[in-house]
Amino acid sequence: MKRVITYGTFDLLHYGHINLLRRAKSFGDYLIVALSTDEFNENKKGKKTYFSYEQRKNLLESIRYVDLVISEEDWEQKKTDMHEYHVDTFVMGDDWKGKFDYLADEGVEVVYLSRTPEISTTKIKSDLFDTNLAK
Ligand code: C2G
Repeated sequence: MKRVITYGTFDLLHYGHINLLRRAKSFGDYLIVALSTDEFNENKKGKKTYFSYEQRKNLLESIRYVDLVISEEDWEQKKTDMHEYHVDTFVMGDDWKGKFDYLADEGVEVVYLSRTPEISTTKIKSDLFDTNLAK
């Protein structure tokens, strides 16, 4: 069984996230998503999410491509995660290109996939804000 892992916040889940998860799953048979906790988002990523960790976890667990959701609590856990979860392939969007190449030293294939260009959680929030202003 080939095991794939990816990491992220996945707030206001949208089709860009789904495109990433679908392609990530195609690299193996089992996809693990390491989901950023509320504390990690606020304290280390500078993100205030609309949905809580539990709500975001619930959404991810309902996606056919996702087999397991674990928590991402800090930047440093990736190396141990590769061994703890017997990962074969690490996948991230290419906005992270090059940032996680060091994981290859753990015997893991590192893959960066193209982002879906026109959509982002930030864009959703600003578009909704502008729409409300227009009313
Ligand atoms: N993504 C994408 N296309 C978009 C938006 C996001 O392919 N239009 C991808 C990102 O590249 C990432 C994943 O979807 O691989 C999750 O995106 P975010 O929730 O924004 O993740 P991020 O905040 O970048 O967290 O340790 C790694 C970090 O936790 C990654």
